[in-house]
Amino acid sequence: MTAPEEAHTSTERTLILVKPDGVKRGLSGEILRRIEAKGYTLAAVELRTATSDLLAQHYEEHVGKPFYEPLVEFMLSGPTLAIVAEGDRVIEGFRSLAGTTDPTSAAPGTIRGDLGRQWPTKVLQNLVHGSDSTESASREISIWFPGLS
Ligand code: IDP
Ligand code: MG
Repeated sequence: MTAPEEAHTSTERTLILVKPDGVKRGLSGEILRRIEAKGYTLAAVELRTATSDLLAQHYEEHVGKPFYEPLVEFMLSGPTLAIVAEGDRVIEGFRSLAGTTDPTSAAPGTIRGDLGRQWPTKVLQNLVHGSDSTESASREISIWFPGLS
């Protein structure tokens, strides 16, 4: 039988990306530090160069939006650090660490709020991606790390 305290926990995995702006600015270590400092564990970390095909799968929900093409161009502009992090409610927890999408208005204390700002481009260069639901997390982890068990 599940102990009452265990009923409230749910160990999850999430896909986190340090986008090309974060890798170029040398913020990979600082972002990994924040993930680990929060108490999440790393299940996979790999520096990857995305492809258009991989990004079309990853950003499936955004295909056709006005920012889609510039987003893909940005994501192809340099290597991305792909991370799978694990822990209790890590999906929600990392979204909270990351802050809201627009780095200019993201709260201080968050990755985007502390380290990001809007650049004069068509796409929000906001340092990180984090899965937004259990369904997205399993879909995105299988796209970036097909061999991960
Ligand atoms: P999220 O990364 O906070 O989940 P999404 O709405 O899923 O935000 O958008 C994916 C990414 O597309 C964002 O992180 C950002 O880089 C970019 N993006 C989203 N909305 C806009 C926009 O209105 N203009 C330009 N870029 C955007
Ligand atoms: Mg999203």
